[in-house]
Amino acid sequence: MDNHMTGGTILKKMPARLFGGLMTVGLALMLGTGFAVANPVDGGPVDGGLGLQEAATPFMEQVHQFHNWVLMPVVIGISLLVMVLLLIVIFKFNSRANPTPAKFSHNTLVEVVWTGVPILILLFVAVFSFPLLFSADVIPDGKRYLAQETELAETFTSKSDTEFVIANDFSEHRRLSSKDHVEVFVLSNGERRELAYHKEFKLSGLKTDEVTIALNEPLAAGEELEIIAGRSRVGAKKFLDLFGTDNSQIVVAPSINIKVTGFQWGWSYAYPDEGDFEFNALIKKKEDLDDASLYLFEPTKRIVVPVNETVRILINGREVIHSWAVPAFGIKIDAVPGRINETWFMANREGVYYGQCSEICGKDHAFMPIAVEVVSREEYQAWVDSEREFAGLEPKYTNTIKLAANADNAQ
Ligand SMILES: [Cu+2]
Repeated sequence: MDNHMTGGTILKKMPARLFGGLMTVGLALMLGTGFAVANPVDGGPVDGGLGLQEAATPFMEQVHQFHNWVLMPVVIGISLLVMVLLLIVIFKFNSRANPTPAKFSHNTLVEVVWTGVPILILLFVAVFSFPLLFSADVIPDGKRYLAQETELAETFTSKSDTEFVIANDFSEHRRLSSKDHVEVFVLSNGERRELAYHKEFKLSGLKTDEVTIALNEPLAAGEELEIIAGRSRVGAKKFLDLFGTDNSQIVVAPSINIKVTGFQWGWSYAYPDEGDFEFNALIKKKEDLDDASLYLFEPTKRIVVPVNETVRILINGREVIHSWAVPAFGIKIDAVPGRINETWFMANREGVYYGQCSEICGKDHAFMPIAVEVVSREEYQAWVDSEREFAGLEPKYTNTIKLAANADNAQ
């Protein structure tokens, strides 16, 4: 580059039309990448894909909201402000318009403003980002109750046709204290309908040791009641509690734990609650793939989890730091040798979700893909039993599956 060419001369030589064009392209790119675009293949590559992947967990829905309605407006606002300031400088203070420049320096008001305004912007971002970080870090502790009690749900302290009493025995600072900490649903014919607070049910005893959920009307025949209680509310809420719809939900405590170990070069997974069987997931070779576009995404083995259940991930690294990331779940957590990190996810739709190692860990960093297959509870149990068989263990769920199959036949 010509050493004598200064910034000013470059701008003077750059035709105004080209300059304007570049600005327009920049702005269009900024706006275009800002908003989440639906992906036909969850986590897989798409032609012309822009923006964040479609969310498969309430947590990721909250991330979308944060990105689209907090970060992007801030980024666009700052970019426009800086662009306007630059244009003012370019047109008002060039050598032709302003031949004798002023010689003063320092302006107290301007310096206070350019220190204070960024602080206010960061505080505004923190209002939304801290709860998000908190919910990724703290394992949900919500409890689920069913009127027809099963071993999969918590037990009521007492219950009648319309009154259901639950113990408020959460840890300190996590006790039920607001109507937002209890959700009531009616299940019938495979549909799940949320009951409206006050109109359809009332709460009493919040902040005390026992909380009573009183239905205004008893359940009809064939209806099942589901109550979810806890403070682990996650998902896209009403923006600033003012507008939008509330799609958040109380997430229950994990029903499944998965141990993840990152190693050079792959992932090792174990299911401690299901018999501690363990397997490795390495990269699948190109020639073994039906769909070549999944190269670098598809491992030799996927992990399988049930839909709508909370999964706790316990993760460490074997020799260097790796990072287990699944964008559709909003998860990215470091696998550190000698330390166990934990996080969680609850996928709310079935499908296959891909991810990759996200910590530069060495020469094969790019070749340690992740795939999570989200299936129904029944399919998950069948998968667990097949893995148990492979590990030389007795089946754990087969009987349950047979019972479920019989129940289907009886209907
Ligand atoms: Cu790695």
